[in-house]
Amino acid sequence: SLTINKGAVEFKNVSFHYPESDVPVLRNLSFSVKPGETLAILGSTGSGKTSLFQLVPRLYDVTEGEVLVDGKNVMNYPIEKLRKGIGVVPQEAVLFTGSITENIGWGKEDATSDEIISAAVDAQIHETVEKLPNQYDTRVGQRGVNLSGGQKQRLSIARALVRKPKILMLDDSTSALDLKTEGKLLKALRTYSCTTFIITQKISTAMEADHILLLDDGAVEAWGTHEELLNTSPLYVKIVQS
Ligand code: DGT
Ligand code: MG
Repeated sequence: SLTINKGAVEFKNVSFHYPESDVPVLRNLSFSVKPGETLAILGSTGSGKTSLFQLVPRLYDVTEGEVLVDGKNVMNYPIEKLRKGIGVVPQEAVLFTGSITENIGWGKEDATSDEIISAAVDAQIHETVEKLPNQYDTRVGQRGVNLSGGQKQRLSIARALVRKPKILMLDDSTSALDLKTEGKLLKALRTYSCTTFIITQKISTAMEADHILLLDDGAVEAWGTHEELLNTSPLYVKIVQS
């Protein structure tokens, strides 16, 4: 049956409102991203960035239009196969009460210790873990050690990486990272060759992407590379200058 092979993503005339409301949140979005490409998504708070993300692993379904993965409508995939190929790092990192190893391996119980460590190295959290009282056996979450927002984000990224997703979706997951650490993280992500959606507030991150999608009130305000947007989008220029 269907699994994600390459990680191409296409939105075709996608509109969306939440089931409990009739306020349109996404309006007629169309764009496509090739396997292995990086798409940066920018837009002010409430512009629909997180909502857009949720439509790919089918946390919600489109109201109109289609989301295609590898050319096939996401509705046609068995949902567990679809979700297995997509690593979503949510806006608010969620840790469970348990060890670092359990938190990184959550949902992939067959992960080996080498795989866990390698994901942690790539997520730029390994050095922090090594300094904890019991390294990878240290308990986190309620009644565990306290981790900073940025450390939680990186553990949450490691959890996505250990599954070797074809599509990786980072929802502002690097907001608490300094530029140097973020740079190292983005470099490590390239070795995964996965299609990457990255919601970000940082122009420096967007500049590295193959495409930038600028959302404004649920609609595509601009699409292109950094250079293209500098020439075509007054709103983008305003963000760059701010
Ligand atoms: P952020 O994270 O503050 O930068 O904002 P975005 O761009 O991620 O915005 P998003 O997608 O969370 O919200 C877009 C609109 O949808 C906004 O008007 C709030 C609304 N919204 C978000 N989540 C829900 C939900 O669960 N139910 C309903 N009814 N509306 C929601
Ligand atoms: Mg959001």
